[in-house]
Amino acid sequence: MDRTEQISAPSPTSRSAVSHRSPAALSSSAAAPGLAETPSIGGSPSFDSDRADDRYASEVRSAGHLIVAELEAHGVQRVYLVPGESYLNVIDGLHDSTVEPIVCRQEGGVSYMAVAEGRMTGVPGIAMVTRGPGASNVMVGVHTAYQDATPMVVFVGLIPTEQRGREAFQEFDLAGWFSTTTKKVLVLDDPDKAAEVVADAMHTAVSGRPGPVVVGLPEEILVQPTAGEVLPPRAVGIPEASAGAIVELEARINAADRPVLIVGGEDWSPRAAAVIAEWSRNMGMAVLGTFRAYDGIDHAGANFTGILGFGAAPVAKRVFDDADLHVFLGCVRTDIATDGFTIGTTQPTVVVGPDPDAQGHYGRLDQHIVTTVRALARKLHETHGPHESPGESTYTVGADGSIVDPGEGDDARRESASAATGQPGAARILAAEEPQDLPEWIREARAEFQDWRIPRVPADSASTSANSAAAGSATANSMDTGIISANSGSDGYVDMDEAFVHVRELLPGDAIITYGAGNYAGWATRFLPTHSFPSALGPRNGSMGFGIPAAVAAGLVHPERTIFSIAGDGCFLMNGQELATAVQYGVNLTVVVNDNSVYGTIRGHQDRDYPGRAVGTALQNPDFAALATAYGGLGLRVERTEDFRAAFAAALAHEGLALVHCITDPAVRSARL
Ligand SMILES: Cc1ncc(C[n+]2csc(CCOP(=O)(O)OP(=O)(O)O)c2C)c(N)n1
Ligand SMILES: [Mg+2]
Repeated sequence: MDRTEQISAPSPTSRSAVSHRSPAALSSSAAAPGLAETPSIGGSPSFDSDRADDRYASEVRSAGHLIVAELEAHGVQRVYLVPGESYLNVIDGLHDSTVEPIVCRQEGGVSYMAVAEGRMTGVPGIAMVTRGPGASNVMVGVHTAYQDATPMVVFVGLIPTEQRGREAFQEFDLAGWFSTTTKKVLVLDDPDKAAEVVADAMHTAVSGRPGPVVVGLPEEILVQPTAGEVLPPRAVGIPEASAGAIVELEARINAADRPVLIVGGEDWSPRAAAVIAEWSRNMGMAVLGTFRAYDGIDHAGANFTGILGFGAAPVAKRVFDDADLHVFLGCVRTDIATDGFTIGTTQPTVVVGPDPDAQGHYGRLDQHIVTTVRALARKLHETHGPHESPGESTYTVGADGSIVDPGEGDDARRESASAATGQPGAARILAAEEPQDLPEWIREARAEFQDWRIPRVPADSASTSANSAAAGSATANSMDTGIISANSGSDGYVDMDEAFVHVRELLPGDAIITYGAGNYAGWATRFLPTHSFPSALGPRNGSMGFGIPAAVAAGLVHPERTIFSIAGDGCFLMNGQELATAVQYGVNLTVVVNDNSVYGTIRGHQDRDYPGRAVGTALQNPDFAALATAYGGLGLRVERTEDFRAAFAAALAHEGLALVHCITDPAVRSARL
């Protein structure tokens, strides 16, 4: 399929905008309003106009060096890599480049860091890996980027072309491996096309539904000289909602008794979030976040009533299921949101998002507005004013293809995030905003949701006094299985519910929270509200091992913010080696390991489906605190709940890597209900 041509398919009732992109149309910002803007968010490429001529001047260099120069022109600030002899010339190009190489310890870590970078900045995260073995290891992040709709470009060194088909050393089938889980697979077979291939990959990764692109680099092509020029980045068409589409959308909302806005994706800025939040309140809508993509909108909003997916609050599921209109913004109706297609599957539905295919959407679709979150916010601002402008892209490409306007970039984001800084205790901000003229059903749902976000602490707890709305309920509901397990008699272990009372109090409100997959992540989702994008990084495809690499990338992209990673004992050891990367690059990072000595989530499934026959799920763990110390960080072991607060405070205060190793009860699957 020609991926530069995408035409939306309006539903019969839709008056949605038509997106038509072609290279010609994209070459001029005047060609069509709103099209000369990439959807990238965050990342503030430093484009120096004085250097522009040099940058685009033609000179003879190797194809490998031209690739690096082209990445510079796209505002790429860093690449994550494990080196290989197959793409040595590209690595050599990094020697004199503004692009910083982040040397990782395994390509799984490379790939997850690139996913996290792409998610935070909107500029595709760049991974560089070698042929067969490196390509195998990088796959986990490619799958994650594909399922999570995250922009990413993976460069893979290949064997010399003349050796193809002979089962040469580390030979593999690039397209065979990656074509079903990427937007595009490209191979650079001509040194003169080095810049073109990079520009194509970067454009494809961010256009429409974002995702991963893989670029194969045959070894001998990279060293060949080329007079190829650095090309300006391709602008990306941003489809605009028509005025009629907004009228239709608001008419649908006004006609509904219980309209619900479900938000997701990455295309958020503080101002867009503020506009959408205000609009949703004015329209009398409840707001829900989607699984691991809930940090677009401020949870302090009076109509924010929960997060869908594994571990969802009962009230969130009820709001979703009882709705008589679903408006999905930046996301679609998935199996995870619907509890496996069992709740909220039949409502009249509007989808608002950049993907004309609405890939992954289940069920009815009554209106489809093909636009981005921020473009919708701008449209609502125009329609309703007078609000503060939701802002332009941070990664704007001018008529000549240059990056011209940092706009609302990291500075604005930081400003917004730092509004919460210095107010320790993310939870305190939660109550900041009072409900205003909202329907009764939303106010009730909001109150129930806020109560659900308070950890239930045993009445006789020695470690906490406040914040325990309900004393030690004896049961806990597994966040993805519905399994019931005892959760009150955890003597001799750290009680994570109580631990999170302290995390809530001590963690700055602007922290970036990362995790991988496992029930342990539910404590963070439930108890840590977020206030400004990006604040939570987790794999929507449930891929273990994401949390530590994501934290490293978060610390590199946002060194001014506190980075907090919660890890299961299983999850941690999938890519925990990237703590070495964190230390090597001076990342400030606080890790809490919930060590229950079991792949607890799967053990929960076994207990339900094969009672009394647990097998293949027990773990004998290393001393994680000692491990952190060995990596050059601070490691603290905590065996009693009452010791957690001091350890966590010390970890937060520590410059660099700090890890709190919590010994927890293997029988506890999740927080108390
Ligand atoms: C890469 C990968 N491998 C396997 C799984 C299946 N899986 C899901 S959760 C889980 C256990 C996680 O264990 P841990 O990190 O200790 O967290 P806990 O469940 O104990 O809270 C496993 C093995 C997965 N989701 N991803
Ligand atoms: Mg575990």
